[in-house]
Amino acid sequence: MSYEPQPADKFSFGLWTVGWQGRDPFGDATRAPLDPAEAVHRLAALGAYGVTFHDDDLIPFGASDSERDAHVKRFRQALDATGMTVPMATTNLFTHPVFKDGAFTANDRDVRRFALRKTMRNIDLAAELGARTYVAWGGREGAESGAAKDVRAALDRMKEAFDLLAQYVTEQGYELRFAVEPKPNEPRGDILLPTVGHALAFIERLERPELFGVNPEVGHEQMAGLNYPHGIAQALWAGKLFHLDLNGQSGIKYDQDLRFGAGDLRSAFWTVDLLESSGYDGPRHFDFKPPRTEDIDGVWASAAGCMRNYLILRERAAAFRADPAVQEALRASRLDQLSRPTLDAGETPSALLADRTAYEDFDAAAAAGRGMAFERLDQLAMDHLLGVRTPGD
Ligand code: XLS
Ligand code: MN
Ligand code: MN
Repeated sequence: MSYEPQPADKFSFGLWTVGWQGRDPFGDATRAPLDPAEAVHRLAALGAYGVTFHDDDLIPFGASDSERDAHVKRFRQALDATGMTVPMATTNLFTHPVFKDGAFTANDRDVRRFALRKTMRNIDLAAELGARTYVAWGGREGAESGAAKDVRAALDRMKEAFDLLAQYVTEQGYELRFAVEPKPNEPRGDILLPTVGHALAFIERLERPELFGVNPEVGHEQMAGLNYPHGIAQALWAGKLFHLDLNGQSGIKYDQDLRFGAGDLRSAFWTVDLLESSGYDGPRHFDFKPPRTEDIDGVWASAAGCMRNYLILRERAAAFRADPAVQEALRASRLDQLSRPTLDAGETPSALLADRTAYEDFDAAAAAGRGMAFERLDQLAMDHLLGVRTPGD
C-alpha cells in the first residue's frame, strides 16, 4: 500500500497552516513568509485537492484595491495551473488589534459593523472562487472576566450577525453555507459557542438554520476534555457536519494543532472510521501548525504526514470493519440490538405498561449479569490500529 494521496481523497489545507511562521506568545517567527501561490503548487504536488484561506492570508489587512486584485490574480493563476479548488474560506476577525474584544460580539458597535463588512467582502471573494462553505470561528468572541461581557446580549449580537450574513448570501444567490467552528478558549479566556453542542443549539435559534452547520476541530473538542468522534457523530446525526478541521492534540492543554494522527491516535482512528462509514463526503481539511522547530522542508513533511496518517487509518479502519472476528465481536456486544427501536411499531405508552416482560417479569439480576464483551472488541480494534492483526487470527 503506497498511501499516496489523490485528489479524490479530498484533502485540503488552510493557507495559514503551512504558512504559519512559528510566531507564538513566547517567541518570534522561525520561518520566512510563504507565498500563497507557492503553497498552492506545493500542496497540489503532495496530492491535496483544495486550499482554504482567511481573507488576510491572501490579501494583507489594509491592502489597496489594486494590491488586492494583484494578490487574487496570482492566487487564481496558481489554482488554474494546478487544478486546485477552494472548498472553503473564512474571515480573520482576530489578528488586528481592532478585534481585541471580539468582532460580531465586540462591545463597540462600530467594530461590529466593520466586522460584518469585512466578512461580507470576503464572502464575495469566496463565492467568486467557488467555495461552498464559509467557516466562522469566533476567535475573540469572549471574555476574561465576568462583567466584561453580557453573554445573553452577546449571543443576541451573534445571532444578528449570522442572520444578516445568511440574508446576504441568499439575496446574492451564492451557493454557500456557513460552518460555525467551536473552541472553548484561546485566545480569549473563555470563547462563546465553546463546543459542538453549544454551536448546534445556537444554530437552531437562527432565522435560516438550514444554512448553518458546524466545523468541529479535533483539538478544540479535546481542549474541553470531550470526545471528538462523539461530537462529530452528533453533528452527523443532526445533518450539520458541513466541514471539519483535522489535527492532533494531547489532552487538555493549549491548542496544539499537531499534524493529524499525532496526539490522541486512538481518537484519530475512530474519527476516520466514522467519517469513512458515515457517508460524509466533504473535504478532509487539515488545520494544523507545523511545529516552529521545523524548516520549510519540515513543513512539507508535516503536511504530507497529515494525509499519510489519514490514509493509513482509513485502511486500518476498513480492515477492522471487514474482519469476520470483529463482526462477531460486534454482535457479541449487541450493537445490532442498539440499532433496533426500543418500542414495536405503533407501540403506545399503555401497551408498554401492559407488557409484563418489560417490568414485572423482567429479570434485572440476569440482565445485569450479562457481560458486554467490549474489551475483546476494543482489543481487536487495537490490533488493527497497531497493524498486528492478520486475517484468520
Ligand atoms: C483557531 C482556529 C482557526 C479557524 C479558522 O484556533 O482553528 O484556525 O479554523 O479561523
Ligand atoms: Mn486549533
Ligand atoms: Mn480550526
